[in-house]
Amino acid sequence: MVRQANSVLIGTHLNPDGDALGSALAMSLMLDQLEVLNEVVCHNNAPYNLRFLPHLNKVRSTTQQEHDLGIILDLDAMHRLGSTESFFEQCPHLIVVDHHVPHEEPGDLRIVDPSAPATALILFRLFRELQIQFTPEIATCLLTGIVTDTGSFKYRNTSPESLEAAAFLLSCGGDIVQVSEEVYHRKPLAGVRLLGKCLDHLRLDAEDQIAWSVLRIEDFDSTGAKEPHTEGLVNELLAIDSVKIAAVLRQPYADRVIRASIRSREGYDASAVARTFGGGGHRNAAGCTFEGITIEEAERELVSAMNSCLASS
Ligand SMILES: [Mn+2]
Repeated sequence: MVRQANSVLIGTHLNPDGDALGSALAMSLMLDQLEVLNEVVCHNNAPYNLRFLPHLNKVRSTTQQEHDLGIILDLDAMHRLGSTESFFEQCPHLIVVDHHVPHEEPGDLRIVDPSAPATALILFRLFRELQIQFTPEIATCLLTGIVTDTGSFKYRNTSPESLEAAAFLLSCGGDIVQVSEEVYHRKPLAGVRLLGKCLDHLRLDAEDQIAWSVLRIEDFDSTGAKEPHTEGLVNELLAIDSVKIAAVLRQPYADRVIRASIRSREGYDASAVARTFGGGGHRNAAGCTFEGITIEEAERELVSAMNSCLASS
């Protein structure tokens, strides 16, 4: 299917993370190797900490061309393509490679393994089967997906296979030091100032087992931070000893769209909280969006859902 395509459009979810962009770029570099014309589109620009990814300039927000094959990576529902959804609707064939628990099932060919810790690891398996040459660039892209989705091999989803894949990618010239350094140890000043606001606004409930923080437009304005700077903030709240479920609610712009990132410790289901509001994700890392209500209302509803989740665990 891939080798026969004249032109492939590669896509991933909005607010892309390391696995989304790492996988999309690895796929693009793989198609280059097979001499298959391809383009990569994404709704958003790359977040600050992923700007180091090789060939990131391949990622555009739009395309003028027609493609006979679409490949979408790391997402479980078409609407998560954001503004790029229509380009994929025009593709006569669609391949999905993903590791989320499916809720919609788009695509003619679905390579989906919810037990895989990262979409990048599924690609790694495919590329090996196809005998693709793992260049240092491809290796770094795939490593980025595996490292970020396993939290640097610290989350429960870290499998022997993911470590073996990482070892192999390292031997191919993948730069794990660069990945860790760029993703985790380099922060824009505005992001650190926003972390200050986030900790300032910390709230606790249920005997300190639930933690959350609310970031409003004025917090973004006064720090100069933007939506992508909220990445990872919720982990700082979950790191509190007593906390089982944590969330960061934010409204970066005046458009009434409120987003929540939710994280939970083992034994607690963050995705159940997100699903209450039409969101989703993984068991311990999920997110959802609120529209048409105030941030105070969203906060009340979210905290109540977190309390229910705690009580039912
Ligand atoms: Mn992923």
